[in-house]
Amino acid sequence: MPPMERVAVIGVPMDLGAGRRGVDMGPSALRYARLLEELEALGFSVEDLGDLRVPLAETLRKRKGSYLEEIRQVALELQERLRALPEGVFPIVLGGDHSLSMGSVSGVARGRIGVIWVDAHADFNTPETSPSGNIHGMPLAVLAGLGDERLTQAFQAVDPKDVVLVGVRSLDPGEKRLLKEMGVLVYTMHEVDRLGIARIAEEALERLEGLPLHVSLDADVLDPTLAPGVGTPVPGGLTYREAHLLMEILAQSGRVQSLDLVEVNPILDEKNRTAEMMVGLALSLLGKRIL
Ligand code: 5AB
Ligand code: MN
Ligand code: MN
Ligand code: MN
Repeated sequence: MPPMERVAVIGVPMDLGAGRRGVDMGPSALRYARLLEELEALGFSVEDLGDLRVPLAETLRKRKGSYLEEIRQVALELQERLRALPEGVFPIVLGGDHSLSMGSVSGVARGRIGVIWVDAHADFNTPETSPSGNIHGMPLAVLAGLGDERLTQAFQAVDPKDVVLVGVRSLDPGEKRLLKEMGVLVYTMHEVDRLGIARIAEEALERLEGLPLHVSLDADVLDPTLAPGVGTPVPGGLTYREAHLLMEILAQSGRVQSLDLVEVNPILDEKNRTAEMMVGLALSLLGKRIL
């Protein structure tokens, strides 16, 4: 695969899938942290496609515990926008809550695709297993074909064997069972500590051998001391060095073709450091090197 020179950035200011308000401001925070300028400095030609239109939570009446229909519409629109991009353009999707990734993965998949989901959580709940009913805890299950039919029918399924999770440290009992049943490869923080992130990155690349790759990066995978601006913080996350090394090794494979930066919550952040951290990681994933 030739290295991509063009990047398209698209924002999805949506917090309808999350339990707390605020990740709808993530796209602004990531732009403010100089994502586009820094990508240009790396030599990319960057186009900002702006933000998708997302209904405001305040204007909706929460029906039956979730905003499933609104989220479905937004993710479908994202899918369509991504499908319309010419081949060879590297899309970066700015979230927004993680439910948008149903649309991003489905939108970038041109046939089989490997998904590296870097997250404190597995986002593998169904409406039956979810303790919260929040849809941002379900997108990976939907992509694996599990969950509400209105969602599983709208988005292209990914083979669960083509999914690797990294950094997991918070699982609900039902999703734990589903992950095992579906044969998803999960590197929890236990494995990060035992094996080291470099070996995990290499094993993930091997498992997904030959496939183009999508990286879905949830800010809460980082240790909350580094990334306080998230709605669902869990202690014991990736360090600055682990997160960067993971991105660098994935970058070296030359196979990553798209990225989500999700779950940045500027209301809970300190001076935008979570967004800045995510921008730094995006740059590493797109090939920025120390020397
Ligand atoms: B995130 C939880 N498993 O389903 C649930 O931030 C948390 O996209 C989901 O990873 C976290 O509500 C969703 C408890
Ligand atoms: Mn997530
Ligand atoms: Mn998460
Ligand atoms: Mn979250």
